[in-house]
Amino acid sequence: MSEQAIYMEQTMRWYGPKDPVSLADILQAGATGIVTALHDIPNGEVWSREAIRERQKIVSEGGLTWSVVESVPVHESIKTRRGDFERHIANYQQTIRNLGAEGIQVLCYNFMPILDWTRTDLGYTLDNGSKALRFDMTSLAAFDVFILKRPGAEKDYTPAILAKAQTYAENLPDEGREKLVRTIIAGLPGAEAGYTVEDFQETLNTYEGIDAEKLALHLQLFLDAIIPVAEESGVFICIHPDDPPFPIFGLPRVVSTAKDYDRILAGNNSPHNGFTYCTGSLGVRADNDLPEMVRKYGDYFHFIHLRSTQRDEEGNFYEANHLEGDVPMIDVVRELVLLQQRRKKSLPMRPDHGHQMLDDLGKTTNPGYSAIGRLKGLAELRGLEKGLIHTIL
Ligand code: CS2
Ligand code: MN
Repeated sequence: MSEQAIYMEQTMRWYGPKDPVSLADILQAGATGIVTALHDIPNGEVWSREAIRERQKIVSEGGLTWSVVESVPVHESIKTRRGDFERHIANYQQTIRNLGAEGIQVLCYNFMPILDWTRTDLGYTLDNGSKALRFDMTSLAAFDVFILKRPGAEKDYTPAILAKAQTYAENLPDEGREKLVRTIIAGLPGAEAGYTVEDFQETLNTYEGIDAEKLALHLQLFLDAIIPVAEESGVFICIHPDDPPFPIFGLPRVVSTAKDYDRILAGNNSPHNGFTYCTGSLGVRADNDLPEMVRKYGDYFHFIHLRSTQRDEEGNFYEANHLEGDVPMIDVVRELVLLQQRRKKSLPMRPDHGHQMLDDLGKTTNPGYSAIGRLKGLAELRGLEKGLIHTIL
């Protein structure tokens, strides 16, 4: 039976020819697919068919397939519906058509205001000496309240966190302060924009009057415009959840929970309006039942990110080993195995982030995207999947 079983398509993210991790490295890790984006094209501009084809050629010459686009960034004007958002939506539609015409069928994006994923520490040393990414409430509050000095920021934190943040900020040497600022707002890999403290506050101001309800409406209006184009072009659009999946800097969040999934589907119920199931992002919330989400929304999954996080009661979390932490990875992969057999479809999966370890500790790597930690994650996940397929099918 397991001979005919359907396995996940193993992919890895690649940041293009400038990525310190090469296609040859990824091939050796055992992946067959590549997840990439044309990061050199300015956010909001059309990806031409030629540029897409050129990247496809590089990937296939490396013995791999460009399986998923992550991400075509959604321009801020679309999220706020200010300025030239109509032109940007038209550009997005054209990029979808061009991707479809070149045979790229899965497009991941997110709808997080201003910042893509956010961490406060990119080198949190684990007991065994490897390094992980971490999100710490005290550091976030120190930045928000005492460095950025965002008006009204204090009310978003508990008195206990505020007190700790004040002590932390007061004792932070200049380099520590700069490092914290850089970590939070300079842009993590994949985020197409970075900010200084001054322009960050200015950009925050563009969200004045935009609460979660309004942002959800803006997402729906965006989807109303792009889903029909995705359908015609044979492209499956899949939204990545918010990371972290709760509001930060007073910004609204609209893709963090099952309720959000229901609302997104109610607005546009089409298989082309789907989800990137990222267990590391969703799993930070204890109220997200991850295996249940596969059972309930699995028909709309087009792309899978497998990663785990370990949270504490203060709201801090770090990226744990792929099979440890709060994400019930064995149950998740079990549901994914069943889903794929039911859908008769192999879904592209990537180990989402990995620890910086072994030789990669001495190298400059994209935070979360070093070679060896992801190789370890992928190896564990493929073993888990194979073992499950062997036992349950
Ligand atoms: C992050 C993000 O969790 C993640 O996958 O690495 O870069 C994420 O991929 C993007 O926000 C998706 O649009
Ligand atoms: Mn992810």
